[in-house]
Amino acid sequence: MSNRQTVVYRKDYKAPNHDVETINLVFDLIPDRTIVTSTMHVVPREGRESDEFELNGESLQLVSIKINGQPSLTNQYAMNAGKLIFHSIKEPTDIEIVTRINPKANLELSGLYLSNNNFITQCEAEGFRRITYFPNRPDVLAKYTVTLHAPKECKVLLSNGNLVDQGVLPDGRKYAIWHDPFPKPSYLFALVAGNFTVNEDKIELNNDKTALLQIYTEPGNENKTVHAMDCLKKAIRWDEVRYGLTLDLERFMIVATNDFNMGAMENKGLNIFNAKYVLADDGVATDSDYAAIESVIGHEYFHNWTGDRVTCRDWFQLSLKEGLTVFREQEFASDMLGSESAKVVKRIKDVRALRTAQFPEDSGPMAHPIRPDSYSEINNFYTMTVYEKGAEVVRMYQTMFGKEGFKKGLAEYLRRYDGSAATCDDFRTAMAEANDADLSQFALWYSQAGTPRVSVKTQWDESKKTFTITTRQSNRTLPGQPKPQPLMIPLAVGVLNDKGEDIPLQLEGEPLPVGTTRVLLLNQDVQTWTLVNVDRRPLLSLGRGFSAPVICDMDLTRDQLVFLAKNDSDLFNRAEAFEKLSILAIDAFIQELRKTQNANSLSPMEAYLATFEEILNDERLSPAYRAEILKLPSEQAIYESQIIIEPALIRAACQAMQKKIGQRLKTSFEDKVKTCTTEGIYKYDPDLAGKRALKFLSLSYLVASGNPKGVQQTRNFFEKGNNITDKLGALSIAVHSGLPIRQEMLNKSSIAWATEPLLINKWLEVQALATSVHGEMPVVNKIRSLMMDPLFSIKNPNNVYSLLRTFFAKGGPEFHTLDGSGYQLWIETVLNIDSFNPQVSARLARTLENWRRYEPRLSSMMYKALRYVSQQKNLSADLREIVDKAIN
Ligand code: 0A1
Ligand code: ZN
Repeated sequence: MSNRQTVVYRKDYKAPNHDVETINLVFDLIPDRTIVTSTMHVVPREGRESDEFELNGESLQLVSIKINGQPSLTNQYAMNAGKLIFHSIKEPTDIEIVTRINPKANLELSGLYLSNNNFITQCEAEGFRRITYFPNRPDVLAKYTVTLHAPKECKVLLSNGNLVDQGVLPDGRKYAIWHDPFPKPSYLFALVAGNFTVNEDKIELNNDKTALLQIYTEPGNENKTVHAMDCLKKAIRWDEVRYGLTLDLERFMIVATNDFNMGAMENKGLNIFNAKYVLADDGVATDSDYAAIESVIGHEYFHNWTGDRVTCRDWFQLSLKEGLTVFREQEFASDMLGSESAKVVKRIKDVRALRTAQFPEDSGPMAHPIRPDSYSEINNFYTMTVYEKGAEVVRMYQTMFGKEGFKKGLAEYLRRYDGSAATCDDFRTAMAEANDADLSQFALWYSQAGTPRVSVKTQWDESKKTFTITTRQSNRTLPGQPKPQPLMIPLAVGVLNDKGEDIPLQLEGEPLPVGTTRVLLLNQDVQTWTLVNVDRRPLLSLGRGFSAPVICDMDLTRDQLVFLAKNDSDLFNRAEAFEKLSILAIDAFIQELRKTQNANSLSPMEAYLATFEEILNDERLSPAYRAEILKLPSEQAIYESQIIIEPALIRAACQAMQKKIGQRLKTSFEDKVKTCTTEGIYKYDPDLAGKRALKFLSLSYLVASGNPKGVQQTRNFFEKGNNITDKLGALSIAVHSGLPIRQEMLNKSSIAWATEPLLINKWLEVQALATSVHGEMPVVNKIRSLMMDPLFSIKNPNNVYSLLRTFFAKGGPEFHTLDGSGYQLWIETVLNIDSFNPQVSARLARTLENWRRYEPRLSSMMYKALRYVSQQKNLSADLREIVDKAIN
């Protein structure tokens, strides 16, 4: 494992001295001693800086080196700190390197490893160097030919590209030869060998070719790939229709594994997926899982163009492929939803995820621009900022140029850089030139970190009938960013009159109004816009659809928020207004509780309850929309609204609020549970999923208010539900509310779900979100005992994320206990996992990085926990970077 601690800087980028035109890899696959023979055709680049040919290697045993067929002499190369350097390659040269590796001992799950005795690879970002010596950087693109030799029990032997040959070797072992005609960087290499079953289909492409589609899973899962296959076909079609991008392969393969550090990986033609983003049926996947599978299948498929055909020049450019591909994935998932209202729900969910996870990242010790300037460990930069904020930055091009303009820009980018490695600047320039625009100021989005704040003031002049909007943007100063510059911010706005109607928007100097939603393009610290012919009292609807990843501040009174929550024609902004109202209401509870500590004496704002009720019963709004908007803001969202985070107080306020709402709106909620209960066999469909969401939302308010019928219904949905959305929905309510029936339900599910890894993860996750019950074991102790359960393995990332990461990130007061027991568990597990899987330990460790924002009693213990870990020797580079940045 690498525990080197060097910082890599973007400014130090140097082009490679050599290209590797072709690489021929032969794998003798044996679990504990695989032999890898690599033969590269190396060609010096014109204008290179030197003749040194530099390769990376990690955890490799070097067996032999040949240069142009001759055993190499030791003075021809040097080995130094994970690098193999050939001193002088001046001519095209064939270099053969034989290495030995131990996939069985590879618990980092980077490089070649075993999952349930099957061979799997993960090479992004720097896993390929754990397979063989190679210039393991994204700007070295080679054509790969791969030969796999494997024991005869190995049913399936896969690599990228096309199958050239397969058969049985003289010694009885099997072989397969694959050739990938597309040059690719080494991080896109993949191989899979083992016992899998396959679901196959075909698709006619828009170039009249037919492609073979295959989804490989471990035996027993054959019937769980129908949804994934359907999503794959939809994604292929969508990219053809929306962007004119056609699948360039004869065969496109997906393999599902239960042992994977991340979500999925876009290896050329051979995507490898965490099983949770592939497998679905009524017994293992919830409505949200079905939606997530569609998004992730889309995401990996779209990488085929944005990532694989055009890749990144260096890892600082990661958002070039990730921000763009997340944006494409979001657009795809949105287009797959029939109604406008369903699309809005998707947008609300995406924005909420950004606000609760990316905004804190951008204001904490790991804040970085979407194109970072430095890193110690690149694996730490697969972040919400690079992915989700990156996607918002890409979305702004579309907001500015429209869908057609964006499409032109994307086409221009792909035309210019197809088959090569590009930069974020290349993308921006292609967008600018295709749209005849000056985007030089827009470059700041790539170099400035922190969430910009836009404060808005408005003024209506009744006599002049003008309405002025003044915007003031402020950007955070950070180390390395002492003087942040104003950004180019497309801000979509609308104006409501006093009847709640949108008014036509006419700016001073314009002959006629132009629409009712307009994009103001901010580019200075302070700016003013004047709307004319505004003859009735107006109210601004700001940042419609979340047109830019900024925090919009506008002093709105409670009544104005109510007005917007009821009337805004922009459904996204209605949800925004209602969320602000919810936070106001909860904040009032927090203040009260701080004084009285008596939850029973609290009474919610009438205006809030009335608006809540009106929305709940507004049948013109879809159930999915109502379920999303009426959910109390997550505790993480509330944390973001507080100056100092007090987890126990916030939980108490939320519980009290839920209870009060449940009591007051009992009849409406009971009605929703009844009318939203879906009958018949389970089918995933966004509308039905919306009904189920509203049903469980209503049930959770009823249970929170102690409603006995609600408790009975919870039990019924668990016992009688014919799908996992119902069963898990009921189980979550029972465990989170600490209902007496919860233990019986947990016991039953542990028996029924024990053989299905996906369900084990759900079972663990539910318990990570439990609430302690007076007189019983505290949740933190329960987590410890679950770690000893045979169903839990600390070696399995999904298990760790479900139980530990969920507990650390969302356990609230159960994790942040005043006796420090939660932090002690954090220390032990982070260090334990770091000894074998640094990517996972680093991700787990990030749950404490915003320690400064917590109340002093907690923050001092959080700091000590971080410092204790940072004082340990032999931390991985991954974990070291996280804890050191957190405390320094
Ligand atoms: N590129 C993949 C995500 C991914 C990144 C790193 C990995 O290992 C360190 C694995 C997967 C994606 O965006 O889907
Ligand atoms: Zn991606």
